[in-house]
Amino acid sequence: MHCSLGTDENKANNHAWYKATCASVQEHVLEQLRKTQKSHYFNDTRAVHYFSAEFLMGRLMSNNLHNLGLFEKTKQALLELGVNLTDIMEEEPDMALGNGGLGRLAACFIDSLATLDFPAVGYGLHYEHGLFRQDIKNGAQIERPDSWRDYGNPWEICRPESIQEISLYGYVETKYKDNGQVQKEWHPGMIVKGLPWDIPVVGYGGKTVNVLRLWQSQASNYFNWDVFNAGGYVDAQKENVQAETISKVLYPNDETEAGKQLRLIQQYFFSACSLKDIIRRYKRANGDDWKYFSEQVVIQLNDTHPAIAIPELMRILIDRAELDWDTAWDISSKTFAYTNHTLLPEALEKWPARMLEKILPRHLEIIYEINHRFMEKVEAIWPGDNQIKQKLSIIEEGHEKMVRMGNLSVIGAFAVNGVAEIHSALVKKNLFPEFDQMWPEKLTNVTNGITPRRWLKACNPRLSALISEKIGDDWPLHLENLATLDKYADNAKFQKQFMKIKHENKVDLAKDVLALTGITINPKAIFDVQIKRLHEYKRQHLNLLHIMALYRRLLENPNYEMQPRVFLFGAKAAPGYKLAKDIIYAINQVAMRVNNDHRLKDKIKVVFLPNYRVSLAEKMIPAADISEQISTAGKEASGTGNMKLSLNGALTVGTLDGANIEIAEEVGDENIFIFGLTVDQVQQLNDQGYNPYDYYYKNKEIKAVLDWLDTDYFTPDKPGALASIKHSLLEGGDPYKVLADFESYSQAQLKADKAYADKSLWAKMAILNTARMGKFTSDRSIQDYVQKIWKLKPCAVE
Ligand code: GPV
Repeated sequence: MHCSLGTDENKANNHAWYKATCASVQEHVLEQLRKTQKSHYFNDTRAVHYFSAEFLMGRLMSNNLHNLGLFEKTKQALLELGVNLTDIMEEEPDMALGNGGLGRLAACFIDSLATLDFPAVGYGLHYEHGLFRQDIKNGAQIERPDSWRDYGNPWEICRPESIQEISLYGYVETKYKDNGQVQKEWHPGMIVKGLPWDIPVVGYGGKTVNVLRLWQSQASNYFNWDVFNAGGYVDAQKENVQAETISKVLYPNDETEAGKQLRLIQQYFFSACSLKDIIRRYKRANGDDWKYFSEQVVIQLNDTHPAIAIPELMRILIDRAELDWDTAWDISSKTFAYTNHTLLPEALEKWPARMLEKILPRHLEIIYEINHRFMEKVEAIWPGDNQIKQKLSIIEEGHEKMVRMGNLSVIGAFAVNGVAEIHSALVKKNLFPEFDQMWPEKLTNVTNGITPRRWLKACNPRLSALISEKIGDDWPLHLENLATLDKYADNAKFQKQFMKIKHENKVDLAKDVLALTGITINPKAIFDVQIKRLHEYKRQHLNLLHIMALYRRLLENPNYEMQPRVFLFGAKAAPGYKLAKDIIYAINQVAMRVNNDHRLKDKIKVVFLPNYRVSLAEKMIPAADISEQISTAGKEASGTGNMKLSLNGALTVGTLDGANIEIAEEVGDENIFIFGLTVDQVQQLNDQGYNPYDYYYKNKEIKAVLDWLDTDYFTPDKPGALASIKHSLLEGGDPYKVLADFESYSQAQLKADKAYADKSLWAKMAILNTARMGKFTSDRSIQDYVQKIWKLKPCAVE
């Protein structure tokens, strides 16, 4: 505090203590960072470069302290100074540079890479504003800007010595070399500077410290007046985005593509800066010889967002290094690997060819050439089959010509993976079957995982202590050791200890809920948690309809038997997603009614916690009894919240979708509440023609709750304010089969209710969930990537 803040402890507030503690911790971090970089340099190691438009890091203090092994010491030291570590940790703003699962996965992966001593760099964007802050006003979501760096970020290091410049716009000149060969030269219209900020990524054990390098855009003085004066570019210039706006704000759309220019520029900006950075480092060790590039460098594309890196590397190799096409393609296609995170058609990125032509004219040429050569391959395999060509082409011909980034990624990568067994199977079977036929080895699976350091050790200290007492303290590195807890599942004393911890965590959360919402909840009730982005396919409205059904049952029969239950929600809706916002509004309006209806005698409470984010997840997950994982089968690629909740002893009510299937395999069918249509049954229903009205007329409860939405019961003075939800489920065709799954969901909830009534049975099931989550450590995911795709060797750090 004295040396880095110039503040005296007598006048220091919590924020000053937070900053001072960061400064002290950062000294340890930076020393290990230096040693790590030295070791990687002298060992000349192959490294993975994880390209991701999102890294949802959350807070770093607690994680860094735990990973350095300094948590208890720091807590004690601060206590001696009269300061509470828990309080000052609350001063840290979340680094919310991501939307949801995809961004948080990237954060868990770089934690595991450092923990396992693999040389790795995360590359992304240094957004000035991360995901919007969510306020709830009169039940509705209001978005406010997230200003996470307003008081500085003590963890990040600015690296002006590594600034890169990238080009945009302009035109391509065709020239001829002395030997008659064509040489292309891109005359850009605009140059943008990329300033890197490094966030140290501390591995567990405090040995390896890798970096997350995030690019901030800055204006350069360069403006190409030749291009401007060449004519025809006035319009283009009008639409030029100012350089600084490129890294201003994270797009808040989870899994839907807006098709916005700025988004494409963001993607190119960080991909091109990162590639230049990688090449600079490669050349320092290998000179101008490209022979070893793909031996030293592997680039993982986190979805198609950075896929423009493929033509960018080709451009550098051909136009700059002057390699021939085949040599360049050989290098490039041995460098990139691609992870697919969704099958939803609206989430598969496509860019208008005309937009690419304007912003990246040379890249569009290269994409056409990649496609041309690929089409020759297709012709050789399926001679004369134009339908297959249309389907596999990178270019979608239609009203407007579009560039399909998914096809480009599969063609340009040496490996393609889905994120859970069922998802990868569907990628092969439905999304890319012909690609799978062409390259039977290319498509594979790596099931997602989560870091047990943040998602158990740091967020649930009580349970962590109990586990360590029973099985030793190496489980954060060897999560499979949790299986040893199996033998305590029937032990009455252990059950009591386990459930006492759950209760204490619920008491803590109840305090937070009261402070945040003014709602009092009973820690003895079942805490039923659904936390994830708001999406129709994730079906928060199925949960809501079931809550309304329970409400009706209680009104009709005051003696209706059920365990008291608190339904907790956390979810942000994309600002432009109307129905998602309507569902948030509906949850809040139902909550208002239910929570104030004394006839219910507190049997049901409904809580929507505003501004769901990583740090809030860390408070909710340890307190959850039930984990809602209720997506329509086939729609959730994996899910990762499902793993976090189960690891902390919550029981899943879920469909056979994504990683739920693998969770069920691990915990056993008797320790999970599975319901609903399977992927095949959803398919069948679609084939035979799904009519939601059948369920509306057949099932009285469904009809009653849907009709209830049409009244003003939940929205006094605003009749019909919730009608859009009913409308989407009836006239809208219920695309996510909410009504078809309602009955089965309701049954599963009944089973969960009955199980909770049996304290010992529930405790056993909860313990077995924790005990059997070993598979889902992100360390295992990373080992899978290393063996199947990256082929890395660990590099020890002193
Ligand atoms: I594509 N996912 C996401 O969070 N954002 C996206 O833009 C896309 C996918 C999610 C999937 O929905 C989850 O099922 C999955 O667990 C997660 O990515 C990580 O793979």
